[in-house]
Amino acid sequence: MPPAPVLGLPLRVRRLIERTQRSLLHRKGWATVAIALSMATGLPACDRSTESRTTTTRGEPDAVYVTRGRIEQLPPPERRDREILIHHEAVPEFTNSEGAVVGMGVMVMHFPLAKSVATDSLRVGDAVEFEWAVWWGRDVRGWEIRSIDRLPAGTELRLGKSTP
Ligand SMILES: [Cu+2]
Repeated sequence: MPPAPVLGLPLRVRRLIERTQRSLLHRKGWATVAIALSMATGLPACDRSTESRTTTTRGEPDAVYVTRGRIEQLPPPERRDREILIHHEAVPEFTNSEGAVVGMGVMVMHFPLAKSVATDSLRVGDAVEFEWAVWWGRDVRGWEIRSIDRLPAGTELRLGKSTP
């Protein structure tokens, strides 16, 4: 839901207010879970400014998950460091850097896309199933979607509140 427009103010001030509204919306929803999770696991879920964006050769991942979710935002086609925003179902088998199964709750999360993954046929709102890899090494920490498929229209997703 876009924030309500703030009229009658200089554009720059308006932008600032809208940004703040957006980040408040963001925090009120899923980010609480995300923050708790990242403290518990060390994985900076939903944090865009991390080393997760590098997509160099990283070798075998520490874990691979298959998760379902709904596409919230697609990357602009011209971007090279492409990320997709997905409201994903819980990942009960999610494992932290120590190898403990801590689970990941339902949340909206950014996923960098492997170079080989095409998004041309995907649309915002699509239900998808995707395979994503996680690396915990000191130099290669991060995560990445390796493949993504659209699920049949009408697929019901479990996106209600959950605990990891
Ligand atoms: Cu997540």
